[in-house]
Amino acid sequence: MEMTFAGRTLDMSRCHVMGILNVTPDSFSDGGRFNQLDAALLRARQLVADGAAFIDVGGESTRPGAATVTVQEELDRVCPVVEAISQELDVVVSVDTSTPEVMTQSAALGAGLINDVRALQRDGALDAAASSGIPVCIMHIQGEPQTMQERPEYRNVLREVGEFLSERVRAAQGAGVAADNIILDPGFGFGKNLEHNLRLLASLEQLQALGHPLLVGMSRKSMLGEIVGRDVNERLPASLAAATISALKGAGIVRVHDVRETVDAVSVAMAVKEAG
Ligand code: 7PM
Repeated sequence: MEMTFAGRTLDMSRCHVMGILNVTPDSFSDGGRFNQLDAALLRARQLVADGAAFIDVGGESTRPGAATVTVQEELDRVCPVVEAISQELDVVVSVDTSTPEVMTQSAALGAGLINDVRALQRDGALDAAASSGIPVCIMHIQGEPQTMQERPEYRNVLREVGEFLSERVRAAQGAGVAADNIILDPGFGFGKNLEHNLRLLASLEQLQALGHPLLVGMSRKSMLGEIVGRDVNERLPASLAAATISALKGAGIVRVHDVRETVDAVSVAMAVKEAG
């Protein structure tokens, strides 16, 4: 149940908190590379002080309708941040990317995890992930980020997500990724309606049966907004409930915006789990 991320070993039978760090221009809009790096580092230090075990650095917005980013632009945004955090902070740097060049360069600069919402389906991604030698998170997605929420449909969402993830695990292992370097993610909100998302969360234990640690990301997502009827910035309590449920159901990592609050919620869930 242990996994090593660029020299840091974690017990994945416990639940760890991953803080989200966006390095898209819309998140630090006032320009300048130095200011962006500076702002990202300040945020990273806060996430670590709040108890994050991982920081997920992302330079490409997967929001439907978001502008596409060139490889060079993504490299320029992500690499300096990955390098600076890896050098300064005691945390696993995760790189949220589908781009092989970003995977390779980030791993060389100290990243400990590749988090690909496209499940290593881009040309060259399987080989880049395998060559990096670091763990990978393979996420389920139906369709493409731009259009995935238009009309998500499944005959049996749990079975189809399980089959997709199993196929991508086989592909990753075929390319040379070690089985014990693979994390799986059902991909909440990625080509799924509320009913699909709830069925997946209710059945998280069955995805554990695939034999890999699970990462889940529901923080502030619209599935929670639909349940509680609140705008994105009013979804902290709903996000904490989702993280708590995930931790109780055995998730190894919860990916969130609000690290400090989530660490407390997950601590309670883990204490209860251990008493049971
Ligand atoms: C627009 C759409 C903006 C989606 C932001 C998002 C996940 C992830 C994201 C996840 C893993 C968000 C998402 N979500 N990586 N990256 N799992 N592994 O709401 O659920 O943060 S981006």
